[in-house]
Amino acid sequence: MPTPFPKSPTFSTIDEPFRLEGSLCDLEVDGQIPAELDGTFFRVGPDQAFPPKMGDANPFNGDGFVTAFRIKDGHCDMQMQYVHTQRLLAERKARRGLFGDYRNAFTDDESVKGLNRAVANTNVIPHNGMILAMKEDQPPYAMDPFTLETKGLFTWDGQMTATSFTAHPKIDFETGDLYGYAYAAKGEATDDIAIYSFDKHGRKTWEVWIKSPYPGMIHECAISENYIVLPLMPQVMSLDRIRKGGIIFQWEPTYDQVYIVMPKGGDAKDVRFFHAPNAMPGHVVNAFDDGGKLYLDLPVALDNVFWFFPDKDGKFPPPGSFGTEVTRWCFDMNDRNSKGVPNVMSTLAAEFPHCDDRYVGKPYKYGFMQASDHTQPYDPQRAGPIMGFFFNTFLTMDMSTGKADTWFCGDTSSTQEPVFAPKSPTAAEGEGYVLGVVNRRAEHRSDLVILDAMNMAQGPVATIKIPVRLKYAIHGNWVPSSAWA
Ligand code: V55
Ligand code: FE
Repeated sequence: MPTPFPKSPTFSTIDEPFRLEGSLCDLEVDGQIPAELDGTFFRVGPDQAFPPKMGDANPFNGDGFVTAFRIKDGHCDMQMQYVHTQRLLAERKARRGLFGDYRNAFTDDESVKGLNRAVANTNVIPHNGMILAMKEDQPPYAMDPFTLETKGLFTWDGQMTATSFTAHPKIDFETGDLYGYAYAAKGEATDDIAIYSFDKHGRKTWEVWIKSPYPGMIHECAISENYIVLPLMPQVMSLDRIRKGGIIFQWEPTYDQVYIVMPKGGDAKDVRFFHAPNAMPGHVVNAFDDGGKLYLDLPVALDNVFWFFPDKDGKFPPPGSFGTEVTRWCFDMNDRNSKGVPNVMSTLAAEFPHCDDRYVGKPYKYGFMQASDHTQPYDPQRAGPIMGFFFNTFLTMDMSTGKADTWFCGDTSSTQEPVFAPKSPTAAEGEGYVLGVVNRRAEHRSDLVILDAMNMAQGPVATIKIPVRLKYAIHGNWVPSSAWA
């Protein structure tokens, strides 16, 4: 008999398991999709295919579920497909959950020992004619960008030998070079880091191995013209803990955040560690070099934001206290003894940033994000309780001043990570649209809104109506059709 999903916060409200694969031709639209938009908005998130073996599950543990919104000539089609991982196929065959806790192979069913544990649920990026569905504890899965057919685990044909690979590689727009890294690169909880680059044809062009100051989570990276930066956060792994049935990560309130800076193409001895007081570095907006100084822009949360990875006493900050400081770090690369200097640009609780992809690693002006604006109303009577992460605002931030142009999604709605689509390949920076999913929580349904990135406050120029609810995705990317040419 099929077991029901638990009624825990992870599996409640608009974020109940969805699990339905399929496609929709020509979605309804309010307003007008800009005629010049020609590309696909890919997004991916966790959608547990079977009730969790352990009773409840970490919200990051679900099976990778990809959505593709294909936009052209003012029309939008939608496709939804699981990443058909080894893990999903095994569980479908058994018709039950076989894999145990988040990043804890010790809790897996005997029958799946040796199968790859990848869920590929965190990010989806274009590379060498494929899309890669990624999660940081395993290598990516490759998918066909047009059919979403799963091609299989992807290790750059064996050139990438680390046991994991980040979900946040960075791509140099001009060259197509992909920079990425693996932490826990020799297995769970190891302090080994491998840093790689691959050219646009998937040939490995650089590999270097270093040791991490402590075996913590490195969720993101940034590239500038000359450097790659890995922000290390005080969420620390322990093999001993998972062996005893505990959680792999633990928040360490006394540990530094560390910005690991490596010259592109560099040697292990070239690495620099910039320590900074305890805090939680978030997602990268962008980085760039200017006269020997390396600038890195990212929101930094002053406390742990992962309530499911609490401290040693099981403590975590109360829900609703989420805040960030959008920070511009300056690292003086000419002075061996220098410390990183933070400059707080904005205290809006902003996260999930993108820059205009054409400016990755270069001096730039705009960041596109969502925020949790605590001054705005929310109506739990009509929209239901808030469980987990909550955002209600899309914004364009002028990164030179921190000034934000915002749009609030309404008091019965919530937002998901937005992406930026330029009007054309030659449009000026920021000239284009912000696209993001809005959950209409009272209606148990979602919309995809399109906003003018240079005039967010005026509200959507188009609202694409989605007749079903879209569970929270984690990350996505806009891929112009010209990228496949
Ligand atoms: C993150 C997300 C993950 C994960 C580790 O947002 C970090 C950060 C969706 O899975 O496994
Ligand atoms: Fe992320």
